[in-house]
Amino acid sequence: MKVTALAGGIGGARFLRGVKAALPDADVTVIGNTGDDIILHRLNISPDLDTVMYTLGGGISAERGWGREDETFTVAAELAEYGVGPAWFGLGDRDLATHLVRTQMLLAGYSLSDVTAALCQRWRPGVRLIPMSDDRVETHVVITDEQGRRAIHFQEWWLRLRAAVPAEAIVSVGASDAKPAPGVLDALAEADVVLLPPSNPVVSIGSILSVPGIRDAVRETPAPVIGVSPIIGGSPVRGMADACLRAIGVETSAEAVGRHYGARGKDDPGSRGKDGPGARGEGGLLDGWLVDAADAGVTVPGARVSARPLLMTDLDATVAIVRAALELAGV
Ligand code: GDP
Ligand code: FO1
Ligand code: CA
Repeated sequence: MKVTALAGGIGGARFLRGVKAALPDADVTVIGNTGDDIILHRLNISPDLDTVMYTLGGGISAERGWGREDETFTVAAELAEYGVGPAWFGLGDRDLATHLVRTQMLLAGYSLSDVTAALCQRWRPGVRLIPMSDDRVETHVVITDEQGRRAIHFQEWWLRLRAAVPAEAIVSVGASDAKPAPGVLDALAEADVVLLPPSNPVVSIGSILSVPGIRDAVRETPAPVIGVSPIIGGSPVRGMADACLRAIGVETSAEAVGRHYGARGKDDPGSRGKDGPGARGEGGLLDGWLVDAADAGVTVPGARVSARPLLMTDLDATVAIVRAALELAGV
């Protein structure tokens, strides 16, 4: 079976661990978010690609969920002694090697897809991990602070400000000129099932969908498209996804996020024009929406909705979530 998933960082990676365990023989392609990517100290850092690669490859810090296990921060401490920041970004010594390899290869002319494949030669994540685009796309956040109204990099808003300063807008800079990376559109067109893990709907899934061509490829794939809610009982479980949803005017609830993605409404064209993106003629993405048992009763017009426990507390719980998603897909 061919499975294609879009993925952000921690939520996406944990879900994918469940996909691999539930379907050990499946051919899994992961389209990774690169909107979080940042250049610091002239190094190309791809947090979400690395989180997926380390998690599935056995190198992730279990405690933090990002960066390497057994990490040290000697270089970061030395930089701080020089007064060189930013202090808000945890640059680990082991992780640094990944950024050095990525940067060297990009400078030598390789694409981010090539680099990701090369890094995965070491980590063997057991999936084909491809960036959403080889072109640079960066999520920026418009805020107003003592320096006035300005846009800052998403990582600065998320890590330095802990998303506590309201986002007036979230912008995918460079997306309109970006192309999907090689293999992205084919992976969506040729899949037996397309999964939207419980990743951040705005800065992870939304960022991937901002690359022209990807949203249409999800809409047009013959495969069933199933989303898993990252919101449980009105809360984002971990992280500050609610601050991102507020910025785009979507309530922090499983129903609002499901309706934000919207139904493809293949079986019921009449359902379009009532609710969700379909109502505005934009076209939705989902055939099925999996919500937590606490959110039973949620509806997304035009899509099948099923309610199951969605906390990824351990691998068994995550496998059960994946199985429920596959059941909803009918595969
Ligand atoms: P990030 O890039 O590291 O922020 O990770 P993702 O974008 O892939 O996923 C982050 C989202 O995962 C958070 O906004 C949470 O809403 C969601 N999440 C985290 N843990 C769980 C869980 O156990 N169950 C569900 N359903 N969602 C979760
Ligand atoms: N998350 C943090 O909360 N603090 C950090 O210092 C931090 C550093 C970092 C370094 C490399 C990496 O791959 C990920 C890192 N993350 C860190 C996680 C990540 O930047 C964000 O949590 C997500 O991108 C948010 O979506
Ligand atoms: Ca992320």
